[in-house]
Amino acid sequence: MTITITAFERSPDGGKGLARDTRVRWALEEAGLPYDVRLVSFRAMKEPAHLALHPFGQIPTYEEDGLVLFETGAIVFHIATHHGALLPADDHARARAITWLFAALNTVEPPILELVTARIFEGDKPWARDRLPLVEERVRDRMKQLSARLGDADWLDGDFSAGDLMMVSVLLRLRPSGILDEFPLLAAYVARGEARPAYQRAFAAQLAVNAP
Ligand code: GTB
Repeated sequence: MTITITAFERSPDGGKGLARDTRVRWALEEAGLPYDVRLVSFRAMKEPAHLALHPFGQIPTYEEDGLVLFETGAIVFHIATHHGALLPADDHARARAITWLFAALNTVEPPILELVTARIFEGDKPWARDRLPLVEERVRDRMKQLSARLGDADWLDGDFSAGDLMMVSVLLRLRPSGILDEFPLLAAYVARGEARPAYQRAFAAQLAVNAP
């Protein structure tokens, strides 16, 4: 069995690990699965060969024994369910971990992506100064709720799970704004995720490709 994922030929973040191949690399490292990486340029992503793997012309993709997947949520879920990693055995605990995986992608990531868009892609628009504080407040509201739920626990629900892997990955995208550090419990949670040996290996692997 060979697993192949795709990643940016050169990530615009210069190796900060913020592109979404990092979360897939992390899940594979947690599961102890070897994998190959095919690097693709922005142009190649929009060409037919890559569009056959990913209808939206993006990275990452995942190939294994004739199976082709896209969407990091589906990929991490597949790794967790088919390779016996990152999800608890108990039915209820497993369902709750999956709930956190969805919450990371559907409830926490959208306002963070809105903030990234407002700061980076719309920062020069005449209305940006009015809009940015509104977007930041929406992110802070979500962080207050998440921080209240996490409290001083290490992970969101018992042992580290696919839900934590995705939540930490999503929160990392908030760090450049400074807002993550306004929430010490969440900043410590992210640091715990980053300290995991599997994350360290995933980060180093993407850095080896993207370091300036
Ligand atoms: N919902 C999809 C998933 O979760 O898999 C989203 C995939 C996605 O957004 N892929 C991005 C992509 O391929 C790369 S990760 N973009 C190219 C395109 O759409 O043409 C997003 C990303 C890009 C760059 C940084 N960065 O430089 O910091 C961080 C994250």
